[in-house]
Amino acid sequence: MTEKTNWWKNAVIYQIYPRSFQDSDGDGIGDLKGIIGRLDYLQKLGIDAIWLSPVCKSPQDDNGYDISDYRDIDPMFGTLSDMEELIAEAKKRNIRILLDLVLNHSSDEHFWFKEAKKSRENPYHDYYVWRDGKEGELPNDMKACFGGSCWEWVPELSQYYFHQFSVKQPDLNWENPKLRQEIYDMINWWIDKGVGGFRLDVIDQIAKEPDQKITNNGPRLHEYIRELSKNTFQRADLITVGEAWGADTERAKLYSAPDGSEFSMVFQFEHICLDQIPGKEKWDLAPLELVKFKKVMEKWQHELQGCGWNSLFWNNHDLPRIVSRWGNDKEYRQESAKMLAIVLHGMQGTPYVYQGEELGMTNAEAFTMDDYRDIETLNMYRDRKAAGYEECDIMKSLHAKSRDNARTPMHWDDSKNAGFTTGESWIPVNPNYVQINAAQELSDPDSVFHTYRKLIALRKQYPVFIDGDFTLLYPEDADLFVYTRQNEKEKLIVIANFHGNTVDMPKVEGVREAELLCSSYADVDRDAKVLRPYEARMYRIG
Ligand code: TEU
Repeated sequence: MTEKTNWWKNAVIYQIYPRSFQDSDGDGIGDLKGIIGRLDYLQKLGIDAIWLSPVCKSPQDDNGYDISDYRDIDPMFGTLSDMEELIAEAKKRNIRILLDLVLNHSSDEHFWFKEAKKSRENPYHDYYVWRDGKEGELPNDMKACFGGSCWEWVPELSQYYFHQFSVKQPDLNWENPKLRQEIYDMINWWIDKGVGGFRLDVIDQIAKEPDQKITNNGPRLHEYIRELSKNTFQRADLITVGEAWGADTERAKLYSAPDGSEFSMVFQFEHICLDQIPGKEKWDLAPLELVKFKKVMEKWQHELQGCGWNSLFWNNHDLPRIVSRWGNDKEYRQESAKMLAIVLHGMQGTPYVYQGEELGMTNAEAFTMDDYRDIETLNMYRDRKAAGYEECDIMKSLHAKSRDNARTPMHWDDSKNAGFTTGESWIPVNPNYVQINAAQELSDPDSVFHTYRKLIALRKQYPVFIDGDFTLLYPEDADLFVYTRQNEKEKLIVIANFHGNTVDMPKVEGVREAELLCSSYADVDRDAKVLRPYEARMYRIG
C-alpha cells in the first residue's frame, strides 16, 4: 500500500460540469481545452483539486453518466491527449484532477452491452443483470430513478435487463468477478495516467438485489468496495469520494474508515433532503427548518469526529443553486451567498465548491419547458402531466429543483453568452450574467468570489479547521446558526443569521477579544447589538 498523506483533509475541491464550464471551439458545449484555459482562475481561487463530471465517450443520454467507452474521451469534450494535457497543466498549478467513475451502470452503447445482448451464452452477457420472463409480465414493480419500470424487455433473448436509471443505462452485474476485474484494470489505467482521485457515482447502488427489491446498501456492498479499493485506490495517494444517497453515519464511518480500506469520504445527502416532504419525491417541496438542519449537521460533525471524514457541500450538478435555495437570490444575494460559504467552510470535512457557486450564481428561474434539457426534468414533466398535476405546480417544482438550475453555463464576463461560448450555447445562459460574473467579482475585493478565496486560504492556515471539535450553540434558535470549533491551541467561532430578518446578537464567550477572520458584510461593527439579514462572522482565538 502506498503511504497515505491524507492531503485531502485540508484540501478544497472544485467541481466542473464540463459541458457548461468553458467552450473553446464554438460548438456551444464546454470542453477540456476550455478548462485548461481557465486553470489560472482556479489557481487564484486556491483550490487543490478538480472533480470533473464524466468526459468519457458517451451517447449523452444522461449528460455523460452513460459511458460507452471508459478509456476514451467523448469527441465533444476533446481527445485523450487533451486530457493528458489537462492533468499536466493542472499539476503545474498544484491542482489534481479527479475523474467521475460511473460503475453502477454503463451505456447501452458500450461494447459490453452490445455483446451481452447478442445471446445468453455471450461472454459479456453476465456483465449485466437479466431476468427471464414474458413480454408484458415484468419481473417486479421496481421503478427507475428517471421514471418508468426498472426492467426493459429484449425480445431476441426473451429476457429483461435491469436499469436503475434510464433505459440507456443498463446496470452492471457486480456479482461477476470478471466484470469487477475489468473495472479495476480500467481504473488502474487512469491512475497510471496521473489522475489524483475519483468520485464514484451512486456507489451505494452497485450491490443491488433486484429479486429482493434492494437498490442501495445491498448485502455485499462493503465487500465489493473493499475489494475495489484494495485493487486500485490503495496503490496511490488518491482522494476518493463515493456518492451515497443511502448513507447514514454508521455506514459513512465504514466508507471513510481511517485505515483507508474503502474511500477517503462519501457524499451523504441527509441535509439536502430536508426541504422535501418526508417520504415523497424531491419535487414535493417543504420549507427548510433551520433547527432540524442544524441537528443534522451537528450529528454528522460529532459522529465522524476521529473515526471518519465528512465531505461538505451545498451544491452539485444535480442540485439547485444554494443561494436560490436556502439564501436569498435577490436583495441579499451576495450577503446570503457569503453567509452560506462561511457556515459550511468552518465545519470539519473537505469542502466542495460547484462551478459558479463561488460567484453566487442563481437558479434558472425563467426557464420554460423549451429551455430544459435534463432527462430527469423532461421525464418528470411527462409523468406528472399524465398523472394530472397542474402545469403551474409542475413548473414550481422544476424552478425549485430541476437539475438544469445548476447546469446553465458559467458566467465569465458580461460579453455575449457570458464568455462561455462564441457559438450557440447548448442550454440557455442565465440572463443575470450581466450583473453576476467572474470578471466583475475578481475586481471587487468584497465579492462572493473573494470570500470563497479567503475561506479556502484560511482552511490551510489554521489547523483548527481540520481537527477542531464541533460544538453547536443555540440549537433551538430558528434564525441563528452558531458554532465553535476547538482544538488544544485554537478556537473558531462562527455566528450566522440564516434568514432575511434582523436578530439580536447572540452572546458567545471570547468574541470581544477574538480576531475577525471573515464576514458576509464589508463593514463590521464589533459592538453591534444585532445581526443584519444573512450576516455571518467567523472569529478565531488562538
Ligand atoms: O446521481 C445519483 C442520483 O441518484 C440522482 O439521480 C439523484 O437522485 C437525482 O439527481 C436527484 O435529482 C448520479 C449523478 O450525479 C447524476 O447526475 C446521474 O444522473 C445519476 O447518478 C446516474 O448516473
